[in-house]
Amino acid sequence: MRLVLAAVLGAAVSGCASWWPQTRAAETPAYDPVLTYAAAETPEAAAAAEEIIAEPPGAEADAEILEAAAVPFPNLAPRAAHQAGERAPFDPGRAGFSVQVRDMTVSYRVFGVFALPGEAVLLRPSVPVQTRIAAGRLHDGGADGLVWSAPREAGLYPVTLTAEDGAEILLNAFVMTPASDIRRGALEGYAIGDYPAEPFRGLAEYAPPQGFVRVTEDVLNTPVAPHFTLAQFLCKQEATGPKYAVVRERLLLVLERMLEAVNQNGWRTDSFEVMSGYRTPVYNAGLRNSPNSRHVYGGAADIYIDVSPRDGRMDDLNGDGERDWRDAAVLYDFFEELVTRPEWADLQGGIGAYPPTRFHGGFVHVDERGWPARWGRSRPSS
Ligand SMILES: [Ca+2]
Ligand SMILES: [Ca+2]
Repeated sequence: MRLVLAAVLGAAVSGCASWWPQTRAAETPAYDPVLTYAAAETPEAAAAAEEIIAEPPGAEADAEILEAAAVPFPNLAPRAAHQAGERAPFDPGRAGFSVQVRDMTVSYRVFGVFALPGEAVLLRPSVPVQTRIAAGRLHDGGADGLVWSAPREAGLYPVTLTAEDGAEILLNAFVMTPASDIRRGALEGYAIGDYPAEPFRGLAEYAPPQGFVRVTEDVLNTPVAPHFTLAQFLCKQEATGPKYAVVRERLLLVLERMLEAVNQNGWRTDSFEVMSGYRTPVYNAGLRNSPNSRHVYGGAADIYIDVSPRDGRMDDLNGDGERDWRDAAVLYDFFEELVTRPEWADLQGGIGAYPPTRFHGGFVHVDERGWPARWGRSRPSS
């Protein structure tokens, strides 16, 4: 049964003979998602682990997992054999002012916003701004700031905020297709599948998405953060027409901050490779993954650094001449320390390390679930 499914999925991953353009991800060697997870752990164990680690803080099961993951290692200093000395310094992409979007502060020159049709999106800039909108309505919300009433029709409607000194924040605002448009598990023929009928533990973070970003070729490469495009987060599921995706803004904040820190640490890279971002529930089920995976909520990314050599696999981050589990471990350790800093208090989530297999290099899962969860930081037995 596994083999049959693997074959079907393999075809889905490699057989993208649609209009879909070649993205960077498509240039990398194909990896088989079923075997990826089967090789890291058994599928059953992986599913069980995601269930357990999805516990909110204070749960006993969470503590057990953390203890199990706390395998001692020699301190692997993340260092700079990896540095490309001739390259321009990393530009964090900050605007010089910020805007609060709903309950989230954005300080980047470009950022993605995902709104429901007609949603009133609160924008509270930190300085006086001129605001241009492509559609919808803008009105003064008094002490609350500005309110952008999103149009009803799905699409990309940029909102530009310009400060008096000329600094700009471009919000690439997408009006999503409402989940109520799903017919027989699909949007315009693109299979979504079913979200769990009951949110995991009744948590709001696990409520089914209310909207899906409609992704056509013309918006595919839209920046949703200074160093990330919408294309990087799409499900690898085949499409003959538009794809649909869920991207959580908070995940983009997590990734941008991690990227900046990684560069400060001497790993010079202009983005992370996102091996897996959003997964439709139907695709996720094909991976034998937990139905509560943060990937189906658009809140998770499996990432690695691939600059030198640029070959679709994690680089030798710790500079020991080997590309093995230690390179995912060193990135995991770096993130784990990073998120203990005070400025990460509102961006907690999961971090998991995955060793390389013959199908892919090592990678690290990160997500924005709202509380810490840790797994995978152990040496593979093989
Ligand atoms: Ca590489
Ligand atoms: Ca290494």
